[in-house]
Amino acid sequence: MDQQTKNEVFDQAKAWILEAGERIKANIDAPRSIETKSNPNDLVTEMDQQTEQFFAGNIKNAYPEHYLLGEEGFGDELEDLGGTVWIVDPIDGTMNFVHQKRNFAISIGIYVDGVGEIGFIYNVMEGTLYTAKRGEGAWKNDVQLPQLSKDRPLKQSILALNTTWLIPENPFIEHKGVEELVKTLRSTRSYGSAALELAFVAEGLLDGYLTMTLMPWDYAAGSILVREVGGIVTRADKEELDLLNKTTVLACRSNIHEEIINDYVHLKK
Ligand code: 2AM
Ligand code: CA
Ligand code: CA
Ligand code: CA
Repeated sequence: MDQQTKNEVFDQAKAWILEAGERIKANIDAPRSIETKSNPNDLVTEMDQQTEQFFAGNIKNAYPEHYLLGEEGFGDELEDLGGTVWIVDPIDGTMNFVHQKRNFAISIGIYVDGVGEIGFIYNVMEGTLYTAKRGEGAWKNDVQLPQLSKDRPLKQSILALNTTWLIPENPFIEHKGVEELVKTLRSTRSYGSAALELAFVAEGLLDGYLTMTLMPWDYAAGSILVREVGGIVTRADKEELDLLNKTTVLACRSNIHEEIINDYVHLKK
């Protein structure tokens, strides 16, 4: 993608995100039909579906040669990431959307042949738009985000963790290591939106985010943002992320990445 196309696609995607955000905001107090997906706590609403359809229609219209990978199934069935792929989560943090009416985001990562070129995370109710272009830095509204600290030690770090897999019987990670990690850290947080948690890492509000079960649309944009400010984003076993399947993710400041993985993250087989 040449620079001019990249800028045009960026401007178009930004306009669509702001428009989609306005629709969600305008309907935030409307009666909601809530369905469940894989389990009784896995929620989806008509706003999730309508928002993804809004992007699907617009992308097909303006860029018929681009692909869409979206959570709610209005995109393409992809077997690889060749070409230009919009990876869209129309509402990240649906449970927050339903229960709290805040703390959710629209997340869009635009990838060219598997490389993240453009990222957007829109904290809809707060009106905060995080953006990034690969090699050009990351922004919060019109303020550029500074590079992350490479000095602050783990014991002064705040890590976002999902409490569900902190219970000893969780199928993903050995409990003993997590317990030691939590004791070592300054503190933990859980916001319930992977996209926002990654945006907060990029902003330096969190020192890292460790999670066991993310889908590509949860981190497609956030990983671009975090890398643009010098953070590291990998699977929790240090391997490269797999953008087509469910995966573990560790996104954090560069000087604590190895330490967290080597000393504390013991994944169950
Ligand atoms: P969602 O709201 O778009 O479903 C909550 O801790 C975070 O995990 C949210 O970003 C949420 O995204 C995501 N999430 C919820 N259920 C998930 C699932 N079954 N697989 C992957 N990610 C999930
Ligand atoms: Ca969901
Ligand atoms: Ca999500
Ligand atoms: Ca979602």
